[in-house]
Amino acid sequence: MTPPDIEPSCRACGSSRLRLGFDLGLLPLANSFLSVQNSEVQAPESRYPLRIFYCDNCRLIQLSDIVDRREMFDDYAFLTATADTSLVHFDKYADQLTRKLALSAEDLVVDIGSNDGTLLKAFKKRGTGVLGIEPARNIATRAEAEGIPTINEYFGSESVARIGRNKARVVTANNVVSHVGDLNGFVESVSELLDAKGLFAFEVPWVVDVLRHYNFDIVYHEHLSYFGFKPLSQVFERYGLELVGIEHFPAIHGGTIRGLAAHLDAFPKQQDMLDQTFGAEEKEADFRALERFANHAKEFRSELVALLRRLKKDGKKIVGYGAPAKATILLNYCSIDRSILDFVIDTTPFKQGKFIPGVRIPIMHPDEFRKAKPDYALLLAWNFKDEILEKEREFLQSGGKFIVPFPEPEVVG
Ligand code: DWN
Repeated sequence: MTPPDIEPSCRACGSSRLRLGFDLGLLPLANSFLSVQNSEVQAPESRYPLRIFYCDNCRLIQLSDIVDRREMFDDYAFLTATADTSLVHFDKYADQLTRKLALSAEDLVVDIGSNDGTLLKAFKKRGTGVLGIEPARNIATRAEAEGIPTINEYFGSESVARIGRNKARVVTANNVVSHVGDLNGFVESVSELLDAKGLFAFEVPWVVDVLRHYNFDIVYHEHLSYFGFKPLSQVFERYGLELVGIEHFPAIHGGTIRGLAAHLDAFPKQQDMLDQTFGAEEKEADFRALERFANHAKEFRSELVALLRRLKKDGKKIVGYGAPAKATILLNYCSIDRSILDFVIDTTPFKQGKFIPGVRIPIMHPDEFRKAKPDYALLLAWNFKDEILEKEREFLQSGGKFIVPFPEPEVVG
């Protein structure tokens, strides 16, 4: 944890003008699922302050209480390929960039935070050279075994020294930049790794979507920054890069923007799109928006818990659908435990047989969902709503119902 005597400063611009916007309290690490023996031990798992700050200088919304990254990422539970939606998304991503840059076997694509290699497999299939950089040993090993060369380390200047300056025609980093503590050091290393005519493509949840849809459950200790593209563009400029384009994916992780950055003047800029994005941030991602977000989370908590308690009082059986990292935040912030959810199911092998930290709800194989025949399923993996409702059509047709939490708790079915 950040030593208490160090004055917090903005991760992007270094300013000390940080204002507290939302304090979620002491919460466990979102992906630190408990194994059976831990869950039986009554000693409480580690909890850390979860507080969001607003930088009055560059407007970056960010955490200031930093948990040691080794505790969160050295051994990781999340796998990209556990949702068909993600497989389709990343295949299109690789196709788009391969065509845009006419990539060939001579080109190298480096994916930072490559996880199970889902994106790199899609590039490799199209004939490009690929290299993953993944700090979680358990996941790097898995990607290597599936034919994706992967360096097991946190990306930084040593990675650039190992790979070579300006060697990457494409550098990607998806749902990674938000997780980076030393944001300036990270961008500097990307700039050094990127070829003069190369593209840095990265995806992050867009702060305007997070605030618009009140998705407070994606606020957790891994996510240090909640990006607006204006403050991020200012970091790029410090290291000779510039934003040249953006693409908005409203249905991915509740609202994602893919940014494209390059060395100065290497590519034409989509100035209109950039101006529109900056304008929306100006209007919808200021300190007042953050305060509204915080107040809404408290109202949401009362509304969801009242609905669930009413259903339990009526004798209904309720389970959770999906054990995403965000479920840890939603369930702990709302104090939803096994008195309400009998269990949750998840398709990720690493997670099955474990327990959600804090509330200690067991995570079961999806087969248990059909066996249990619940009346309701709380859709914790709400960002895959379409895929899941389609997959569970039979459950719905037989009278089962989903509770979709965002933007407001809604019963579907
Ligand atoms: O930024 C991050 C995002 C991209 O991924 C990381 N910090 C951690 C992780 O967050 P998450 O765990 O909230 O991601 P997902 O992709 O929303 O997790 C969905 C979970 O739901 C997975 O554990 C798989 C599971 N799932 C399922 O059980 N049945 C998913 C689908 C589609 C299903 O049908």
